[in-house]
Amino acid sequence: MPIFRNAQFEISIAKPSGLPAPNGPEIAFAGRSNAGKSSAINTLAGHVRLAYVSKTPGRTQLINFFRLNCGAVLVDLPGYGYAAVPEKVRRDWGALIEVYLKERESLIGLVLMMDSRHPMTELDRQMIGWFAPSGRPIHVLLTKSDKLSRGPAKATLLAVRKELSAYGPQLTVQLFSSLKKTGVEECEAIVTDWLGLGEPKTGDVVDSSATGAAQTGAAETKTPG
Ligand SMILES: Nc1nc2c(ncn2[C@@H]2O[C@H](COP(=O)(O)OP(=O)(O)O)[C@@H](O)[C@H]2O)c(=O)[nH]1
Ligand SMILES: [Mg+2]
Repeated sequence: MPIFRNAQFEISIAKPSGLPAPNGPEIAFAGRSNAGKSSAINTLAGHVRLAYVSKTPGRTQLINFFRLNCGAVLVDLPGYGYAAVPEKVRRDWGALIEVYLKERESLIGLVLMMDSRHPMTELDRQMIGWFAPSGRPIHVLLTKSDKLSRGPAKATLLAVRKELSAYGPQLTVQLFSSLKKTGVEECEAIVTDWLGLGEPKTGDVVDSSATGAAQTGAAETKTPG
């Protein structure tokens, strides 16, 4: 079953003090307001209205937790960079997200949504700066790629890939469109790999003890039946 299918809402929190006790590996989704984050989550989950798709960006300042079928947790971080958000809300957002990204030990990877027409803004770089030093992976989705034709889309992909490579090999990037449903499998494969749930490729030499160790945790959190 694809990794994000049948995600179930668990809890929303507004303050670092409200963070639930870690219970399973977490994958965070972040991005500027209007980057297409809610649409991407809904597309990946195969759900029309799991995450709210907004016409008034910047309203949600909550962290939403969704339980995945494999036992891992999808963490939907509040969108950032919306100009009309009051200064106090912006500061609270910064404090909440910085604490979460820097200190959450159960957070194993970050999926960062950027509008493919204007990627790598100042705030996107700030997010990367808060999380990349942990050495844990960041996967960038260049969203709304249907709005670019093939040449410019490819050029954007290469330019962002080059810029990300400065942070280390754990930063990856792809094109994504919720409208056309393109890029879904590529994203699923990356996150499945982060969770140690990937199928070994044919031809790989499999060390069964290592594979078993990598799959414990995420795979065993789910109660059968
Ligand atoms: N053309 C196109 N528009 C999209 C796509 N994804 C999102 N949008 C539009 O972009 C706007 C913001 O999307 P939303 O998912 O709410 O962004 P969020 O603020 O990051 O959660 C909405 O008007 C969406 O319909 C996409 O893949 N292609
Ligand atoms: Mg949204």
